Amino acid sequence: MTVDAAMVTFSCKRQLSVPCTLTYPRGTCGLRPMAAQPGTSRVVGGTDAQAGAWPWIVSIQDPWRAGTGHICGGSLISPRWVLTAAHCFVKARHVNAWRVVIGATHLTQLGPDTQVRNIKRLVVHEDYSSVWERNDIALLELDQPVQCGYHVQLACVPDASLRVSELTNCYVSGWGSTMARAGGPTDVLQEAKVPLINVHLCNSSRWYAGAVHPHNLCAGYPWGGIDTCQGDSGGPLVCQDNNAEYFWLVGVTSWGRGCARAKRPGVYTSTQHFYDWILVQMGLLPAATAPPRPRPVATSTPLQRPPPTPAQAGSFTACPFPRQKLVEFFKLLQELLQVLWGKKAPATA
Ligand code: 4AZ
Repeated sequence: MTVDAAMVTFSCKRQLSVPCTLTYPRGTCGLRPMAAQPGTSRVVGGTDAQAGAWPWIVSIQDPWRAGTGHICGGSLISPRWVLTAAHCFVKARHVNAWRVVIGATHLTQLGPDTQVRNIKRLVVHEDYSSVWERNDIALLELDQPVQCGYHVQLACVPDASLRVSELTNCYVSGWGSTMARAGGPTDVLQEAKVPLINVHLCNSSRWYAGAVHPHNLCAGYPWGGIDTCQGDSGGPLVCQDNNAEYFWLVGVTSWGRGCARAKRPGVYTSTQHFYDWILVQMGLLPAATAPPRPRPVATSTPLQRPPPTPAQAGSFTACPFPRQKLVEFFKLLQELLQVLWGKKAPATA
């Protein structure tokens, strides 16, 4: 994605000498400038993703590992921070020498749209349990911020007010194994549509029999066949907003019994549950004085307030949407207004 340097500079000039990331009027998140049609295709059982289709996904790589060194996925939630899974770092050594590859599709052919960073700081959840895969969440602070563009955008992290269970257009993506039984990472990013599965069903006796935590989500198919797998961990489970184009990062790929098996869907760490933890680690919410926030929605009681928008999730966002897309949007808007005001005949197909 071409970096939107022009837009940032423009903003900076108007804001004089104040740094861009602090002054940029709330950026965007969850948008896919390169997606022809969100989710046209429907990992194990997935399909090759188009370049830039999931512009927040990153590949976390250990340079001492064979091949590309791909270990896990992650999601860019601010120009400096990646959200991923804690279990990716259980036996990790020299994490500061690991690479984070952003804006890639083919891991063996990193093109000009790719940005590579090192890890400045790893923050694993203080209550992470590798035995129970509890609190399987971690943050990576990058050594340098990334620049947003067509192939690099931020994911939107929802707060407790988003009703995640009502979202129906959900996708996973990753460079993990495409074979349910064996195999290393794939070269080309895979994507798959995976419906959310009710956690009570997922935890029932013939499914995961209580192993799924309240801070987990399940996604996949009761009969299996399409699922995340080894190497997809840490990557995104995203769902499109019910009333808009943007996607919410609702889950971090965490675990599952095998891959793509019937009644053994993928289990994800719910990002909504860790919203305050994420803000605190990023230094956006004071730890000691963090006010109690509403719990994630667990009942069908209607909320008193309207659903969140990415702008409200904007504590994280400082990524301008590519200028060309905005120009296209405003041109269309102008034409629409002209038609509405009777100054122009509607365009015919
Ligand atoms: C893994 O080992 C892994 N089928 C990730 C996801 C799933 C299973 C295993 C879900 O990284």
